[in-house]
Amino acid sequence: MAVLKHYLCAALILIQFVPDLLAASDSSCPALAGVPGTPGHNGSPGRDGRDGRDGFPGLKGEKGDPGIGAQGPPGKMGPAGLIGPKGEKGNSGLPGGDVQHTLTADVKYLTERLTVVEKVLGFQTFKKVGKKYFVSDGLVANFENAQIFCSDAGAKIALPRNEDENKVLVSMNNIPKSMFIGATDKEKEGLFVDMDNQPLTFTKWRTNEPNDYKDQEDCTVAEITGGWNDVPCSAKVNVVCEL
Ligand SMILES: [Ca+2]
Ligand SMILES: [Ca+2]
Repeated sequence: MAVLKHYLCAALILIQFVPDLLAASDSSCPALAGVPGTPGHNGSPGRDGRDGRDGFPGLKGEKGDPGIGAQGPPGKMGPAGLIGPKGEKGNSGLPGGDVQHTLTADVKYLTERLTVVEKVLGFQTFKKVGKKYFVSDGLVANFENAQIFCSDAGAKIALPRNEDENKVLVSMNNIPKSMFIGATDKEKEGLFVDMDNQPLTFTKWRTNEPNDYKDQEDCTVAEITGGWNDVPCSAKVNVVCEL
């Protein structure tokens, strides 16, 4: 190692001091190292290097997130399909408003008629004319009691509204031979009205009646002949009601 160092030293001295060696060849090595020189200036920049070759391709990147696009417009309507087979017959529909109303009215009418018939059956005698029933229990009374009797039975004093009803009514005559009808002129003399204070729509006055005999005749009876006569309300005659 020491030998190598010796040779290296000799080489350095030879490089640095060639001129001196040439002039003083008698110098012997080893000699003392010389004083270091001043640092040299920076050299000029080197030339650009050549372009490198393409490297190996990098690894495949990760899959990106799903994109968010706006919804597109609807597509065109498709062509019409084939006509299907005829359907089965439907069930019967429920009653319409008019039918329902009619049924309700019919039930109401029948209920009312049944109520009337039940009342009729409560009397000893009755006769039917049209939709009206004349009923009687053979009572003989004045007009006030006649009103009370018929009212308690849910009826009114008989009042024929046409010729047929008048005939049927008088056919129920008994002794005495006349019966009250629901017509008076108590409110206004000479103006006979029914029990609802309405003008009479049918009358069958006998000749010269009503005469308001002795200014005391404000009630009316139907006699066996069918003619009407005004009589005192206190008179006691047959009582016939109507339903
Ligand atoms: Ca009178
Ligand atoms: Ca009279």
